[in-house]
Amino acid sequence: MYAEESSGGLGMFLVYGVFAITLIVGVALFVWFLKSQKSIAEKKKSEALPASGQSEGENLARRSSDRAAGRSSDRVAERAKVPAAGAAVPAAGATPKLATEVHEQKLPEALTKTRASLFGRIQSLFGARATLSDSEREDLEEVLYTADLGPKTVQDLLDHVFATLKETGETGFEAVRRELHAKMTEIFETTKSPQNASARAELNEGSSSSADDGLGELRIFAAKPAVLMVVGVNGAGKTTTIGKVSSKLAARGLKVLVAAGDTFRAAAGEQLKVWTDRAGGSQVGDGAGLVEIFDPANVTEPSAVAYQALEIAISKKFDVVIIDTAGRLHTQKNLMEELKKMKRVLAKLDPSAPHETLLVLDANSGQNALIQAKEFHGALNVDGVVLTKLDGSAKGGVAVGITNEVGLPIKLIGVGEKIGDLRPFDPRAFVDSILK
Ligand SMILES: Nc1nc2c(ncn2[C@@H]2O[C@H](COP(=O)(O)OP(=O)(O)O)[C@@H](O)[C@H]2O)c(=O)[nH]1
Ligand SMILES: [Mg+2]
Repeated sequence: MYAEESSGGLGMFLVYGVFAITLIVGVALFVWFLKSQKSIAEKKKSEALPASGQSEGENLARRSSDRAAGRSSDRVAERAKVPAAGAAVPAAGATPKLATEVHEQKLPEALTKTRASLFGRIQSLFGARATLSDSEREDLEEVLYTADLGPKTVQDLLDHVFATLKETGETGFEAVRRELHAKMTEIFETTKSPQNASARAELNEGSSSSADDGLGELRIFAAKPAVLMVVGVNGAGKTTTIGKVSSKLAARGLKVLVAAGDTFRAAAGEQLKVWTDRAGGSQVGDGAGLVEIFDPANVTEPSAVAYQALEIAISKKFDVVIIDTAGRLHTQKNLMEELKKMKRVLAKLDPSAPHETLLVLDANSGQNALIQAKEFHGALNVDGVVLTKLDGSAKGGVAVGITNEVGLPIKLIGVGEKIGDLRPFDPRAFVDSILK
């Protein structure tokens, strides 16, 4: 009886035990299932919106691992997948940062320091005085000489100002300001490119947009494919500018192939990829980008990259090929020779290519920008200048020198690191911003 009772109790105990274990395992499985569903949903969401809440560094890492897995080596790259328009630009090799700022710099804001170095200093030279003594005239010369305009341009400006003031009998600050303004505007107006409206219309033939995105100044709309070659020293902002231009072209609905011709710089292709992804991603629609990158792993010669890119662009009917180039070789002479060779091989495929050669200059480099303009223009006969980093630079006055001394039009200006921070150059607005 006792034995019967105890075996009955054991039986009940076993039944309850098994029931309890089943319950615990069941609950655990259910919780695990819920968690895994949530993480799948989150993964999908983050793939669709990598720019929000995910750093470009993580994007880069993800793309690198994609590449390591062999998904994107040696290719006319896959369509841009990562929409991140408005994000900050990573420096080559640096950890890219994510822009939180939506607000875009206005020109007067970007030129605050240049304005202080010109207008501000001239103003304080006059102070409360109505007129300048001879020695103070020398001070005015000094202000201009140290504002990175270049010696020839300073002389041209002063000749004009003093000659006019002599004629009108004026001596005050306002007259000096007005005549500097007039002469600078004249310098820009006489070097404006294209020279006239009909030439501009011709260059824009085939352009599907009348929006003033600044690209109207470039000779890249009449030819299909048109070749845009971008040159300049390391760090000037070539790759960044290419990203910005690509994005504007994509916004016009044009198909762009970017050739990673800076084969000497480690990570140049990777940096370009980040940019072209952004540019393509800024093209809304079905998510497929209009910007592709040609970055062959097995081609190390810049000219060969350029040549092959143009071949592909012709056969695949791209609208524009943009060629990124090296900014530094063992010697400056080597670099110029390499770039000249690039032009020659492009002309083998299309005698009219490159249709536009843009020189990218960093406004912060001041007088060096003038020297670079002379060197590059002398060797390559460039069509115009993109003056970058005007935001925060005190040396924006160099724009006047480049135009006056080298005869090159400033076609576009960079006023920040975001993809939208490339503007048409408006001489009047520029002069207003630094002298008012
Ligand atoms: N503030 C500012 N930075 C710029 C501008 N353009 C380029 N940069 C920065 O300049 C650095 C060099 O640019 P990059 O395009 O790599 O120069 P590259 O060597 O000529 O290709 C990067 O850190 C860019 O973010 C600009 O207009 N404004
Ligand atoms: Mg570069």
